[in-house]
Amino acid sequence: MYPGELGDDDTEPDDQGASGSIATSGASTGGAGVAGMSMGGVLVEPQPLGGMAPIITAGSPPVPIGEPPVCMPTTETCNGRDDDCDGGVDDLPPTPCPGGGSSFCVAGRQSQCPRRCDVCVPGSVRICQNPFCSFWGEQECAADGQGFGHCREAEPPSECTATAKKFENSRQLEQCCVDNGYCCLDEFDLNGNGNRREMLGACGDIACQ
Ligand SMILES: [Ca+2]
Ligand SMILES: [Ca+2]
Ligand SMILES: [Ca+2]
Repeated sequence: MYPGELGDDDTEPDDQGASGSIATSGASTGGAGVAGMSMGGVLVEPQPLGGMAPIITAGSPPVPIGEPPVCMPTTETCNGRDDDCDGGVDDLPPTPCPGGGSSFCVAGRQSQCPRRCDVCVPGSVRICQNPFCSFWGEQECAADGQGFGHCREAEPPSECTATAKKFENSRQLEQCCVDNGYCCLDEFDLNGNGNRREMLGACGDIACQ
């Protein structure tokens, strides 16, 4: 019979063939076995691989790592930094001051507003007259703009030297002061308004506007 003949001749071949086929399948089985080995390896490796996956998932943390360098726009303020991320540090417009003028952001600090001018421009000088030797004096407006300091003696300008010498402390000398382009204390009330504390003459840079 086939099995007999084949069995006789091919008993071993059959077995071999069978085993061959089996061997083939066995090879595949072997492959499976290898796969099984790999499976076995996988059983060992998958965990690391499984560990790798989370690590890869955990590899997403670069997102928070990338955040710090990114400029987060906020309102620009005077602090030496580019708060609104437009490339300009403290790029702020001048801030209007209550008493006029403006305040500026300089080196991360806001400058003070100009000093107030209540009576006169701080630091400005007007001419006053005095009973001393020269009969001519200067008064400087105080730093707070609240008024003038003492009338300190000074030499009269050449235009008024003769007048000072001739009329001394007089309305003529005050008139000479006004006529020659100075800002002069109206001690002699040249404008006849009864106010001897006002200023006459070129007082544009001295009187508060
Ligand atoms: Ca800016
Ligand atoms: Ca800033
Ligand atoms: Ca007057």
